[in-house]
Amino acid sequence: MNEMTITTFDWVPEAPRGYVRDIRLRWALEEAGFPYKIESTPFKDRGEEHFQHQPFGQVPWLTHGEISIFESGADLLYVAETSEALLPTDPKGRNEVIKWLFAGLNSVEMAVLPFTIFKFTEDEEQTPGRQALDGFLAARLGHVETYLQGRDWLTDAFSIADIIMADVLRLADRFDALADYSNCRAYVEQATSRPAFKKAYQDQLDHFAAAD
Ligand SMILES: N[C@@H](CCC(=O)N[C@@H](CS)C(=O)NCC(=O)O)C(=O)O
Repeated sequence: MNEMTITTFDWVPEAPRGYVRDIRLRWALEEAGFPYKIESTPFKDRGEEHFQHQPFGQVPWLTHGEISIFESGADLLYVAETSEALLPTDPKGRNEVIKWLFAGLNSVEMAVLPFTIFKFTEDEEQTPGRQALDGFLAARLGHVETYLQGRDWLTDAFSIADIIMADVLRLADRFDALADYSNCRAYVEQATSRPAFKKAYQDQLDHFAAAD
């Protein structure tokens, strides 16, 4: 089959640049050493075709021949199925990674996201709901902090689970939520020092800058 294609927005405002989730796919494909193409879909005018690929009108999605996959976690699993660099083939190792992939998305990203929305909207109001969400995030980060003690990666070797977890944590770090979590900060630092991340990050910045 021909190479995989990542579709992302043609342009986004300054704030999310470097954090749009196509970076997860770029990063995985760079780690795997696979060639890939980038295609753009309009940010401002999301048409019928966009919703056929991504029913929430979001990005990214991955296409490979007739196959079209939305949800960055599902995209990473698809890429990893074809690369031992990102997902072990033995059942135990494979399931360890899948477990942590879901944990990154379902247990940590879902706690980080409300916090970042408050930050992006500069909402500082300490409502009871806000305080509960802050406590929720602190609990989740505390458990990741403990788990990462003495570990380089979530499982025996770097994997797609680390791409998700590091990407989620670096968004928290952007707004200083990791100040009290040194293991999390060191983990993000180590993950984002990888050449594949650096290339993915720069390529995303260049992609959006080219549309300004
Ligand atoms: N759960 C989805 C989330 C995708 C998502 O939030 N995409 C953002 C860009 S990073 C987006 O398209 N935002 C525009 C919008 O929600 O309208 C995934 O992981 O792929």
